[in-house]
Amino acid sequence: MFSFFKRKKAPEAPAPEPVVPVAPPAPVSAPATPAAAVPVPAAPVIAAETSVLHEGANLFPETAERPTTEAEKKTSWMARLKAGLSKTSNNLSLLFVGARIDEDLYEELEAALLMSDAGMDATQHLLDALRRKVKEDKLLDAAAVKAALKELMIELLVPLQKPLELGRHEPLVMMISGVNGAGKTTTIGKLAKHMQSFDQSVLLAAGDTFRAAAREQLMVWGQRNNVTVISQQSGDPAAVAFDAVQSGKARGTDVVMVDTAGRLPTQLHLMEELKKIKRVIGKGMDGAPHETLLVIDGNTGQNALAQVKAFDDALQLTGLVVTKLDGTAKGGVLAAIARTRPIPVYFIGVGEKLEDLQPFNAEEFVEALLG
Ligand SMILES: Nc1nc2c(ncn2[C@@H]2O[C@H](COP(=O)(O)OP(=O)(O)O)[C@@H](O)[C@H]2O)c(=O)[nH]1
Ligand SMILES: [Mg+2]
Repeated sequence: MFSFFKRKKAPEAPAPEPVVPVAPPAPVSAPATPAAAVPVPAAPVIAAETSVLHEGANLFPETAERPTTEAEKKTSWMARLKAGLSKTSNNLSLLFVGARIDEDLYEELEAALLMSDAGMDATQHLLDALRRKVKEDKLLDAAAVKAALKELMIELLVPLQKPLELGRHEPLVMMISGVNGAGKTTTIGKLAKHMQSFDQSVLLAAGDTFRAAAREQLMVWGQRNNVTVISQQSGDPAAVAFDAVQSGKARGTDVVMVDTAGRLPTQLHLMEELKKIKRVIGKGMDGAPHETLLVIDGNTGQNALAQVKAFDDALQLTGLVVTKLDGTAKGGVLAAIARTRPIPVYFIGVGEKLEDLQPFNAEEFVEALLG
């Protein structure tokens, strides 16, 4: 079956009917504080986030046609993944066409891997391993060398592959972080819809309290999609997150996702704020957040590594989401992540449609890159 999430194994007999939660109607929660009493503070640094960008724009663009069968879904995902990664794969794949196995090929490959933002370390690792394999297996033609590279890349990326397991906690609390515009909010929206299709009830915390527009958009989206959105005008993201966790517990919600405002790792006070949000979520529920995700824009290239390190140091990340791989020639960044900070990549995004966000699968990814 085409598995999007991993479900926690049902207990041995007698298996109770899984509770299929029904999201409450008109689920937008009332603000905890009256608007007039506590004004939304101006955000000196984060104000740079393009609040006008979303004005009237569709936060969560939808696809018109949906594939129906599991097989169709799989095929269409591979096609979209290939198309999405084509900018990266063109540079890598073409150099094998009619090539001779000589120093030139290795040099071109090195340049192509570096261009794809695989980074020095992963590039050297792959090249060394490839040279060894070519020698040991006495590979003579370009197709065989390409196949060997595929195998090595899969080996390198497999440790990043891990399904997000649902149903471990009630609610499963997820905190989502990242720089401005990485795709946090759209990812949350897509995940919410995917989770709903897995019979999960979802509650969102509008933790991007810096931009009133961000909160409004999320609330409107929540109403339209029958997803509860917890929001306050207090401007304190930790308080919103705490409320959301409490509310999730009270309602018996399956998943609570906490959105946060974008920030750069160099904005230390904002990184401290993230830590505080995480701590306060833990006060709302023991052991929460159960997932602490970083969303990275695949276009970022090598700077993505700096983001992974900094957010991981601050928050002890449990997973990554890499978005916008469709617009980039830098898909090699996953190899760099695998070598330097192998945090599971739960999902990758190759476009703006709901179906363009899918679980990361090393074999599929490499097939799309070098197929
Ligand atoms: N092409 C493309 N665009 C994406 C992808 N994921 C998100 N986006 C777009 O990136 C922009 C910023 O996303 P948003 O969720 O607001 O970022 P946030 O600031 O991190 O919350 C939006 O226009 C999204 O539609 C993706 O995988 N591919
Ligand atoms: Mg956002």
